[in-house]
Amino acid sequence: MSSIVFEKIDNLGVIKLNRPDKLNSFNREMAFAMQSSLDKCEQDPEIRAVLIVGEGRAFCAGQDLEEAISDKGPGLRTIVEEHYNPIIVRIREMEMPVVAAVNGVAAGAGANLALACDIVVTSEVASFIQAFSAIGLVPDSGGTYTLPRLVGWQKASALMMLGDKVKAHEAEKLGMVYKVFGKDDFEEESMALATRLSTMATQGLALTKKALNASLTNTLEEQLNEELELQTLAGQTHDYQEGVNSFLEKRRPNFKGE
Ligand code: T3D
Repeated sequence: MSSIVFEKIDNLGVIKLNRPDKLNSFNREMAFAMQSSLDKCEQDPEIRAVLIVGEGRAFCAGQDLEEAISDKGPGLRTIVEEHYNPIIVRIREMEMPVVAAVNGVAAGAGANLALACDIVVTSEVASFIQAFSAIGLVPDSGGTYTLPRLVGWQKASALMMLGDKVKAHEAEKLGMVYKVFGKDDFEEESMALATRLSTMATQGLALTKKALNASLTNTLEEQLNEELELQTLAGQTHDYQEGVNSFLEKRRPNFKGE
């Protein structure tokens, strides 16, 4: 069985992490399969949003620790450099929204993979663990970049050093996730949210993502200029015309992602 199951549903790319007996922890094969699924989404002009989910009771338990310490494994440096860093960069740079639907525990690189996504929704039974400190490692997969920005320096520092579990509702209060869905509604609600994004004005969303990425390092003046440039581009899209026309004609817009 494939460690990543990729499915295209209309304009949505659905990437399922699929090693449930290992709590969907990443080995090398799975990391490359994940990268290739992200490539597929980027290369298919019909795909306008991505949903990442986990099979079974976990979202992802981070690195497969058996592989990490195996003499035959790729080694820690290669794992970070070739597995996680490219995945996180791709997610942040993809010109479409990426949603993490966190169904269960998200630990280590699994937690930080979710936090790198544009929108994170969870089931009420989900949790996040910065599991690195418990095994003497440093948080990776962009966690030291994203978590302090989401929850503030102090909380991030404590969560990363202590490795405490953060349950779904607490994660929502802290600003780590957008919404928590009930266990029974989670699948339907997360799919509905991602599907909705896949029918919106894709280029406008991609440019919004670009602006948010840029805001992490820009001054206000630089950011105002960035918005000026990006808004000019958004204003040239077919979907902008359609958005305004549909508003004036009092009908639902039919965005094509163009
Ligand atoms: O080289 C490098 O390591 C660099 C890269 C680092 C990136 C990282 O992600 S480092 C952090 C790695 N992840 C962890 O340290 C988390 C390890 N897992 C856990 O702490 C716990 O499993 C959980 C808190 C996530 C869940 O606990 P629980 O009690 O619900 O489940 P469990 O019984 O611990 O796990 C169930 C099975 O999954 C079990 O296998 P078994 O006994 O049924 O055959 C367990 O060994 C396996 N499993 C869980 N996590 C991993 C794993 N197997 C391999 N690697 C894992 N990360």
